[in-house]
Amino acid sequence: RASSSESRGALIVLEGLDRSGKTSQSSRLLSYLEGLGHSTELWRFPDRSTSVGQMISAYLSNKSHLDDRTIHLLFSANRWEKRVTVEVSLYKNFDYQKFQDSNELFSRSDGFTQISLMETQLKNGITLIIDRYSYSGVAFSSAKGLDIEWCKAPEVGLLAPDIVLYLDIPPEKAAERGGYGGERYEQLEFQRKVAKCYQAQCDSSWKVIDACQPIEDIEKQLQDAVLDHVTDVCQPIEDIDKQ
Ligand code: FDM
Repeated sequence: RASSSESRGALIVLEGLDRSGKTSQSSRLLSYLEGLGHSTELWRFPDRSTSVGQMISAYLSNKSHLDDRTIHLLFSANRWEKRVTVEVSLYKNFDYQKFQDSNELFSRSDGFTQISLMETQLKNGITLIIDRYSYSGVAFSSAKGLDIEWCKAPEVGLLAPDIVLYLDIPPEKAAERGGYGGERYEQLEFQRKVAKCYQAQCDSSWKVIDACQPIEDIEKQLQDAVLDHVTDVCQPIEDIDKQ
């Protein structure tokens, strides 16, 4: 991919077990970055608004039952459909001129134009905070016993985050927090396995934050962690690659 020396938005991912506080901390981080004047959007996976997302939602609420590999690939497809979209009209602030000559746009044989949606957002200077990403995909599916390399394969080629913020909480503590909502994976025994599968993916590039601290302390640590990553981001956007 052609790299640009122009500054771009940052790709910030929040990960952690169910009830680790990701969702409320993502919103707080959004307000903080907006307050600093950064154009920022909050996305989450699964994105239940798409047709793939609705299949995932039905599965999670036990309304449908799918094979482990099938649901794994649907979660991944749900990320791919935000990585690359084929409907120009879906993209509201699209600056066609700016991207016409770049490889973020592909003309297809069926006449539609394909856009690297996520990449375009970042190159338009929009920072994306993402509540769950590929690491959830790999952690939850490998916790069921699927081979971790098999789980990682469909994630290759999605955009790699600039920073992964992991909200670390013992599964027992998470279970105590106001109870789980009753979705398929919200069970202590399974969450223990998921925690191990997160650990298997965690490397030095992750920022691990103790999610048992008071909410404001976590919020402050997340702010400090992202600050360096959102100002003058010039490094090229990378893909997730095979490790
Ligand atoms: N989940 C989430 C997966 O199993 N794979 C994935 O790729 C993603 C993104 O879906 F239990 C699981 C994690 C969680 C459930 O997530 C729904 P939310 O954050 O509660 O919507």
